[in-house]
Amino acid sequence: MQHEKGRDEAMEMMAKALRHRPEAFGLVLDAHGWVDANALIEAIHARGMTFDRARMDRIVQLNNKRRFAYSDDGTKIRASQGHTVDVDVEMPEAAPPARLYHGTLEKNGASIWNRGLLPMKRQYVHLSPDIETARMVASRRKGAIAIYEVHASEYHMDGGKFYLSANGVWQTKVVPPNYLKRIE
Ligand code: HQG
Repeated sequence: MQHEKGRDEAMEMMAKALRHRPEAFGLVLDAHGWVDANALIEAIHARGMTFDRARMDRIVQLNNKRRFAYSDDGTKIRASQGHTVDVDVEMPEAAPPARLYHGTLEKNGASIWNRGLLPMKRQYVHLSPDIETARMVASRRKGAIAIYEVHASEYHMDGGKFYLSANGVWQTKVVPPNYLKRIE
C-alpha cells in the first residue's frame, strides 16, 4: 500500500507541474505543453521525492487514465488534457457520440441551468462517455451529486466543437443549457 500511495503522490506532482503550476517547479512548458523529461525528474526529485525515469515511465504507461505522454523520441513529456495553464496540446476536433455525460455537485445546478457547463479554471469542460464515469468524476468532491446528459451530436450539428484528448476524454469549451438534461 505504501508503494501505491507513493506512486499517487508522484502522479499528483506530475499533474501539478504539467497542468497547473509549472513555475512552482521552476519549469516552463512550451506552447504545446511539453517539458524536458529530465528537467521534470530533477524538479520532482528536488522536492524530496524518490523519483527517477523508471518510476515516471511506470506512471506514464500504467496510470489508469493515461494522463501523461512522452514525445516520440522520449525526451519530452506533457499532460494529455486537464490544463489550467494556457497551452495547446493539439487535440483533434472530432464528432462526438450522440450522448455524453457530466457529473458534478447538485449545488452547481442553478448556475449550470443559467449559464450551461463552463470550463471554470480549466481550458475545457470535460465530458464522460458513460454515466458510471460521470458518477466517479462527481464523487471526487464532497456533497450530493448530479449527473447531466449532454446532447452532444445535436450540439455538434448546431456548430458546437468537440475535441478528443490523446487519452480519450471528450472536451468542449462550453455546453449551453439547452443541450443538457439532468438525469440523476
Ligand atoms: C463545475 C479529473 C457552477 C463542474 C476528472 C465541475 C475529470 C460549474 C467544476 C477532470 C458550472 C469544475 C475534470 C457552472 C461547470 N456553474 N459550476 N456553470 N459549469 N461547473 O475539476 O469535470 O484526475 O475543472 O461541473 O476525472 O470535475 O485530473 O472539472 O464540478 O475528468 O485527470 O465546475 O478532472 O481528471 O471542476 O473534472 P473541474 P471536472 P484528472
